[in-house]
Amino acid sequence: PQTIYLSDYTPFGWTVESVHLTFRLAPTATRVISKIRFTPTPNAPKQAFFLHGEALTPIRCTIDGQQITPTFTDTGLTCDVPDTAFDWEAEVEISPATNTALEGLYMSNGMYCTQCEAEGFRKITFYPDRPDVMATFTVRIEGAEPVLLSNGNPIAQGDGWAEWHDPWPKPAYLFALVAGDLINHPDRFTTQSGRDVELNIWVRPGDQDKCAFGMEALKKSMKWDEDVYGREYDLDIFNIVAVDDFNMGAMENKGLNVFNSSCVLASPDTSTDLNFERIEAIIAHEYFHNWTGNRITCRDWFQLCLKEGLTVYRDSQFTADMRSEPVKRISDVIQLRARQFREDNGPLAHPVRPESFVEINNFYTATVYEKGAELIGMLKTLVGDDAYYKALDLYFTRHDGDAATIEDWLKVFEDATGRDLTQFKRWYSQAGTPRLSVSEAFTDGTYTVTFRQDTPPTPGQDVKDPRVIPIAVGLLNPNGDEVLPTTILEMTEVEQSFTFEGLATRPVPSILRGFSAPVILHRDSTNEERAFLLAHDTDPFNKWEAGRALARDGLIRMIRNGDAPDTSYLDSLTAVVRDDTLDPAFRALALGLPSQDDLAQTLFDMGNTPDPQAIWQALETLKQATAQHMQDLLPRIYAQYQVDGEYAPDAAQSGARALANAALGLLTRLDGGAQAQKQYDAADNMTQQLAAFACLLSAGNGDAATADFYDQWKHDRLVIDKWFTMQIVQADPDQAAAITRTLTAHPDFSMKNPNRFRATLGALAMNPAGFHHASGAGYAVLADWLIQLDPLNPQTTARMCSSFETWKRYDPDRQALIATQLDRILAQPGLSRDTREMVDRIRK
Ligand code: DPP
Ligand code: ZN
Repeated sequence: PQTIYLSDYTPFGWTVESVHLTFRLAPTATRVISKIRFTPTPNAPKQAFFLHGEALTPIRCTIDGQQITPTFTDTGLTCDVPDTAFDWEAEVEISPATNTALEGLYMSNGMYCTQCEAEGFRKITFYPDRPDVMATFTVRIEGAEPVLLSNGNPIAQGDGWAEWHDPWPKPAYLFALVAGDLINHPDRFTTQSGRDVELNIWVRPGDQDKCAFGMEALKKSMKWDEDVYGREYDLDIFNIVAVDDFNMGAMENKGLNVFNSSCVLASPDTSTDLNFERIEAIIAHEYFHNWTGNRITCRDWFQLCLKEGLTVYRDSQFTADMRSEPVKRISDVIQLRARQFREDNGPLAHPVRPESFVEINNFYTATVYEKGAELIGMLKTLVGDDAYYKALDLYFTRHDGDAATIEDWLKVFEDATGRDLTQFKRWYSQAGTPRLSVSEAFTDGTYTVTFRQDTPPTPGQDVKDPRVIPIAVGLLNPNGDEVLPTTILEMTEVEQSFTFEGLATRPVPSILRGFSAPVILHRDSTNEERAFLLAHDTDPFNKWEAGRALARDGLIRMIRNGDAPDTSYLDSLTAVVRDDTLDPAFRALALGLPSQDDLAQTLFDMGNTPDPQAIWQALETLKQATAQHMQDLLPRIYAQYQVDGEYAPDAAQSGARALANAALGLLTRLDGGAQAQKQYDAADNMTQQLAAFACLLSAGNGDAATADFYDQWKHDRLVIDKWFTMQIVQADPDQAAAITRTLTAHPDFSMKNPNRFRATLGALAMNPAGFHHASGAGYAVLADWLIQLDPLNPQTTARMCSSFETWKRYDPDRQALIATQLDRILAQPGLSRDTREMVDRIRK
């Protein structure tokens, strides 16, 4: 397979003036007729005329009405073309019903739908399928389905056909078509300049009572983007469609967003509080792409972070505004560490803007998305809020209608602020998570803090240059009063000191407030100081972080030295949980512990070989000790934070439920699940039911609930996904692989539905002690199924290979077991390019 390089970028030699597509839908023989007007682009580099095309059966091709015979290859066609403008016409046949890769035009439960990002349009017809070729599309759909949708505005329709026109030039990856027996949940929105927009969420019959929440989220997003970024919607209609079989979360096609049904359908009975929050965020994310992604798109796929990092940043701002800013920040950092730091510290590490790839689908990663968003946050911190919005205004005016680059993006900030961002750009080009170590001195009222940055080598990048790091710092005096409010230190050197004068006493520093940069902070700190910050820090993130550091330190000592749980940590934690002036959601987060994966990486960084079983055991012991330590408090907290009255998925109610359910998890360790059974029996929403179900499973008391849950929900695919997942995540590590294998034999298991596959095989990796079981059974069951899925759905297979990415941390026996599985995958005949690239990179 061919490697594509950023440095090889060449503009396409032609401009596409307009595209007319006709679809004659039929499950295994859809005809696609394309009429495209090409004009040579003046001064473009000389090149042969090439159109992408894969898995297409060509019927005919003409240029200016004359039949031609192109040269076809696996990836497209070439042919001779006139020197002047010409009309291209082609007819091809495709088979949506047998398209299990879910890329291009495919069928899901009898409905036609498309997924074209990144390179799916070439499976629909011959086209210059690259994001810098932007054109206006007119689409005619002929089919018996009652609902026929495409991008833009509807222009005409009749019995068995509909026509759509999208006035906004767009790349082919934003093309979409949906046809099916669908029901809409309609609404309207009036934009700030008075445009009346028709809104619809389209779903399969039976799902229409799960649309109201998504619709509210859409309207809130539209309003928020006007208020905060001055961005208004630009068509007369905005459609969202829920699709059951979908590789990603959702897709921002112009005017026709297509969603994985798990990311849009919501009801209190079937969705948890976390589901509601995630759905709100994803609806916002896809809507925000209308400006950051669609109106301004990417020149090439190396620039993916241009739209994704910025749009993730925007959706996190939205969630912070709708809910709680500190809770959102803490949750985002937990995710960043769990997914992006893990990636950045392993064989799949790559820059936020990669410089080469084999398969672009493998670069829709936590690094491009989540670290990409952190870079936007750092830029905003460095230039300040006013300059940030000024730069964004300039970005929107200067680049509207463009296929832009990271250079364009940074230039806007340089022009708007007068800053030189040359050094900041290293964040886009250098992979790896910087380690930031801290040393301190205090003499004669002057406090000096010295930072040093080091980034370990990553694949292909041995040496790293220092980056600019915004370090948010506050200082507290020993009474717990803040003597220096949050101040941004701008670090640019490998090693750099900052001084603070006129202090009466040695201060306690609160460093990296709000997690102001995606780095790993190393600071020799005492547990007294951490407990002090947990009690007194005015920065909610660092208050939480102090508790997390205490917990991590205690766990590491339990694992390395066989220490008992740290009672001073338990005292500090109890004080936080007891403090009713603190947000319940914050207290629930404080009760969370570092993940098994986080502890494994920490141990590895300290020069230890992590033992997954010992890590799991230490967490169990600490949870048990916490439950005992808080045994008087837990019943009070559990009772006090029960929510009465009508269910609402808002921040207040979900925070209360999160705290009560965290208490229930600990109570279960004391009562064997008696309270959890009561909650399970009485639950009238999924948050309460699922939390109780998890407790019963973890207590080894889940058989009755497992049967009951299935019986109650067997008609609902999204709830049954939770049923699959929960049994594996909560399994005893000795049983996890066997339970996974048993569940893959369940009649409701399906390889063809990515949600169900992830709910099962993806869940195993969420039980690390089970997945990394010394027997190798976890590795074997995952590899067996990846091998089976690859011929059907390479994209989802390749993504899930990342379960193996941490293998080099482990002992030689486990490494050998994993290597055997990786080699077995690589030896499969006809292995997809997607999976081969991933496993090759991991195996190195
Ligand atoms: N649909 C995916 C997202 O919104 C890819 N663009 O991130
Ligand atoms: Zn996105």
